[in-house]
Amino acid sequence: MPTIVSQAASTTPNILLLGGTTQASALAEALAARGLRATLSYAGRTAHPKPQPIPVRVGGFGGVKGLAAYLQRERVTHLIDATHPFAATMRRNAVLAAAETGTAHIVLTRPPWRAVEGDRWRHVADIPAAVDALSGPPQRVMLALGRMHVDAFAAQPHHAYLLRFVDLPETLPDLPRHVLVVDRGPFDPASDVALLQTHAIDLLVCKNAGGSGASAKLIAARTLGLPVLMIDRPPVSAAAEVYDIGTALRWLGHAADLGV
Ligand code: 3Y8
Ligand code: NAP
Repeated sequence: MPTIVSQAASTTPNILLLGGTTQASALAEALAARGLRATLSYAGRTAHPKPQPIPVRVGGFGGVKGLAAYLQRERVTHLIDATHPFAATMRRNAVLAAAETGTAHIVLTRPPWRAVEGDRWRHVADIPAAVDALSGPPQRVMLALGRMHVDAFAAQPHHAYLLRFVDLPETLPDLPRHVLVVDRGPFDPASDVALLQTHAIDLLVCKNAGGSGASAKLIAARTLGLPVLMIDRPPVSAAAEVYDIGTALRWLGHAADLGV
């Protein structure tokens, strides 16, 4: 009866990293430093996404089926979803496609921000609730929400809005009184204090993105004693979540050199 020798280590990892966050970029650096085979994926929402040290693919996959087909065709061994906490559809599709194909899957995200001493937050459930919350008298409002949902605020045209987009839009927002700043994060508190002061902002509206790349505006609002309308995260599909690069590398079995 031949003795069964133990199999060689499982196939070398071929990682698909769903990107678009500071965590995804940091993990891409770590994967490149370890010479691991990995591809970072962008949706194609911005004109000039940040260059990455690993190969990049841009564009949707075509729903759950498209992603499952990609995972099988490219023989992906590990799917790491490091998308933004508000990218709820991508999160759901990744959970379903990974289950359908039996691909190892994990979410690399960040905990929600929590109000601390000096914060003046009012929580709302979603964008429509934030629009409703602006029914009061005219104010100077910074919508730090990007481009995709700005049109919803046309229902409250009486405010003076400060908008911040990553790219110059093809058509100007349908808000009679607005100033548009084109800038991409990560941002810094001193610059955001100056921005809020320059535009004499009364109220900051933002999503509970968590992480460090967008927290500058919260520190700035706290410094200036400004109220914040905080949009809570959408409910997302259950999946194993990690909050740091080291844990993600341990999950991949490549944290040895981290000494963690
Ligand atoms: C295309 C990739 C990195 C990642 C950087 C993070 C930090 C800076 C802060 C404010 C809030 C906002 C917005 C924001 C931040 C990081 C991170 C983050 C918020 C890029 C990027 C892509 C996008 C998409 C873009 C959305 C928009 C949202 C602007 C790259 C720069 C408001 C989210 O014009 C559009 O269509 C923009 C769309 C989704 C939300 C919206 O509704 O408009 N992000 N942002 C990704 C892709 O195509 O897959 O261009 O390099 C990534 C980053 N944006 O590697 O350093 O980790 O969160 N992004 C929010 O938090 O509310 C800005 O202004 O204070
Ligand atoms: P979403 O609403 O959850 O996803 C909509 C569709 O966009 C997905 O079904 C998928 O298309 C495609 N998609 C999303 N992320 C993708 C990725 N990383 N690679 C390939 N396709 C992707 O997503 P979203 O909120 O628009 O976010 C899009 C991108 O911007 C993500 O990379 C996210 O990390 C980044 N981002 C979003 C926010 C935000 O506030 N939403 C903030 C910062 C960064 P198919 O169904 O065709 O596969």
